[in-house]
Amino acid sequence: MTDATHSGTASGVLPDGTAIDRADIATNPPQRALHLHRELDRVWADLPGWRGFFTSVNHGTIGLRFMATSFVFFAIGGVLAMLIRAQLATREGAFLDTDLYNQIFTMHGTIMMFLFAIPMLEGLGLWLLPKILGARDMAFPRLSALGYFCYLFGGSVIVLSLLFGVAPDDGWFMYTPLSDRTHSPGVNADVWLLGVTFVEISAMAAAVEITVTILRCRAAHMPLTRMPLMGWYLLGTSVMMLVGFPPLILGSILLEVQRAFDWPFFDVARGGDPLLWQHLFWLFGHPEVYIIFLPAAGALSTIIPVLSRTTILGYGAIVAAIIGLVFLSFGLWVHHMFTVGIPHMALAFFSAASALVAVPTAVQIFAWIGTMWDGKVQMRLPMLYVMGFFATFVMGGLTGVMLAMVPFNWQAHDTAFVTAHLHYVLIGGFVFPMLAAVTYWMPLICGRWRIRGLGEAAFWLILIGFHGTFFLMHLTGLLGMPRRIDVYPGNPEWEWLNLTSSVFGMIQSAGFALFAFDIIMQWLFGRRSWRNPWKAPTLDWAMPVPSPSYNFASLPGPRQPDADAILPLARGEGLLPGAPRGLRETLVVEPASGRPQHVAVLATNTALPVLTSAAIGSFFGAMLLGFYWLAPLGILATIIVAWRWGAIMGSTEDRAPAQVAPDLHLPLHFQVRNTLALTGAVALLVGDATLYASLLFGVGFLTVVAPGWPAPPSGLEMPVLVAGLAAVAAMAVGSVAARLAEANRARPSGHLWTLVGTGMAVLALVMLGVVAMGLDDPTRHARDALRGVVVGFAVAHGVIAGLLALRSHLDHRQGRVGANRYGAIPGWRLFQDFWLATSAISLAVVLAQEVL
Ligand SMILES: [Cu+2]
Repeated sequence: MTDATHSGTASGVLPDGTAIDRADIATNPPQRALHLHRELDRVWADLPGWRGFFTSVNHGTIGLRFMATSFVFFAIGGVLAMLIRAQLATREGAFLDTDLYNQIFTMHGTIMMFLFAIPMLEGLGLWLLPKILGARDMAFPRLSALGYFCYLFGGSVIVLSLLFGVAPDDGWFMYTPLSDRTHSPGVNADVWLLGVTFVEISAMAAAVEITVTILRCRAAHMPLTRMPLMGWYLLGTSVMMLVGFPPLILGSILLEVQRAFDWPFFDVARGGDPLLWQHLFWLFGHPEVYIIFLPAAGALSTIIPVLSRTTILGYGAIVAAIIGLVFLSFGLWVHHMFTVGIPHMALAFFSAASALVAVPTAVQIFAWIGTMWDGKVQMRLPMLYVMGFFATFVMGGLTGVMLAMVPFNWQAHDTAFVTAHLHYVLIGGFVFPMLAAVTYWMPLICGRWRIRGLGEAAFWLILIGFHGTFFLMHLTGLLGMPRRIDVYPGNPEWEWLNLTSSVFGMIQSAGFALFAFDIIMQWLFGRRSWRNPWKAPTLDWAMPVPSPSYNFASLPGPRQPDADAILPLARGEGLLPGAPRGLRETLVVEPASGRPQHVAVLATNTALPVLTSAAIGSFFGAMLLGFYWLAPLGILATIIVAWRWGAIMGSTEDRAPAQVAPDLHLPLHFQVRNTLALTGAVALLVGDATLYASLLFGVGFLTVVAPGWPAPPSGLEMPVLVAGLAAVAAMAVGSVAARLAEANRARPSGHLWTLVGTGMAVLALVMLGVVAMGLDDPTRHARDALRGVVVGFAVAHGVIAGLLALRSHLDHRQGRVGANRYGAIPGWRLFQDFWLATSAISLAVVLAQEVL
């Protein structure tokens, strides 16, 4: 590594004056590897037995659990698919009645999307990212575990509902008014809305975590511009998740509130509009396609160069394509709504944009083909799946461009053609790359090498079965067969196509079963794998197989950016060797340059995540069973448990900086302002702001488009508006108090400011209560319902801001704050500002509605 690479970073002092940092960090002296391993293992290992199941927070454990659980759900979704194919195999296929059939195809889509695809990519991200970036764990280990349990509990409820015959049956897109109380009186739709929202907590958690880990937990001096491509792909994915999921979460909340309390967001008679649901759903649903495609493409960009014995072609072009895809994908939700009637100009624009996404996708495909052309392709098992990807995905892309043409869309809309296209894109673009990824990383997961032949047989069964099933469905669709029907009495011409599809479907299932068998056999009976069996260059292979709980005995330094450093790292010649303080430590860097900034102490084994998800689950359970009076208790339980999360971290005294290398000492995380937690809070607020923006979109959309407007005259009296103004004023004082509390954190007066902040939060909440009392009956009109939601949003954020102010106050009292220690104050300040900004906007919107 030359000096020019790191010019400008020769030496420097961090803002808090602690560390002198150099790009050319001297190496630590070698130690006995076995000694290091024992020390680290004591600190990082999961607890044994069942206690380990409830208390593990390690990213390796949680990531594998995510992937294993998602495969179980995949199997269940696959069985449902086979029931569908069995039903359609014959003309009068009468073994399922219409109601059960509706439940089954709804559950198939829901499971594959929400319980398989997204958790699978989360699991891969959690398991792989720290390894490939050179860290010991993800930024927020407890959050990973919380996400897992939310996923496990929510997913189980959704699947179990099928056994009780109350599974969702309105399609995986849950279009209103089909899914409202009048048309779906049972609990089925609630299962979907509450279950999926519960599961989505894990998606938001993973999005925050992946973003922060990529930006701040990379190896020392690994600049963003040269991190492994997988990092870029997952960064794009997590940003899309942060911005893509909130509209769906909002839509689910609104629909559930309509179903539970009769607030008419989607009811035309009272100023609502079912199209609002469609917009919110596809605001999520379109990026969703790319959310699951990007990590898959990341796996391809990692595997293809290794198995072609060369380096990837066009790193910069691929990064540009990823960024382009992230932006384009959001302009596109409307293409799912061509046929519901939107203005002609907009139609033309969105049609063009839909066709345009083919460009960044094509850039990547050419980069992959170019890479294989340059190198020497080895047809090993992961590469077979890569070939399966090419054969399948390209065809799905072509039919996608066809569907992007508005006239053709009108023809093929809601036929089996679309079903076929969708499966080509999703199975080609996600399942094949994921199967490649699993077979590729399996030696690192279990330390064993697979048994020859089984995997190849599984691959051919899957490939042949898949194309046999879905190629024909294009034809079935062009012959006019609609989607989602259970019998087709008068159309014998569809019959042989459907029968053939069903037979190939069974072959495909056999292939997946064989794949699972192969993996289990490898885990149990494979012979030991040697280190770095594929001779890959990335850091994930710079560790023993199977990967240890702490990944690296010492963390890669600037001279050790790839898998060649495996022996020096194991001997402790990298950074931060071992666990001399008995804590789970990892290095935190500056986002762009990768300059080391501080050492983060991560959480160790704890049952808090499972308790928290149980508390959250009690809220969802109460809602689902219709015990609405019980639901606030669930929220209270959640707050009580969540309070404990903050109590564990932090310190009441200054500590000596940690020695990272012979002449590099860095502070521990509670002695810096810009912690991982603060970056995480920013990421979370990006998602939160999107949720709020979707809410404003809803207000604007209904005001302009819904037929039942203008709303009846509102009974908002002057005192209500004054209370609203007073609430916002109290929030503003709270924001000032937070600043003063931070500026005076080392002085006694800081104590006073935290108290003022807490008081102001309480005052603002009381004022918001007055506003809530004075609102019009929310069941009267959609406008009044939306106002209720806006106030609810402010109250929820007020509770959090108030708790953070109180936390800051206690931090001060208990001495967790000082000149170099910040406690909860920066987080409080951030949240307080967000609360103030959103509430001020809400007030302005209501005032505007009254005046205009
Ligand atoms: Cu789309």
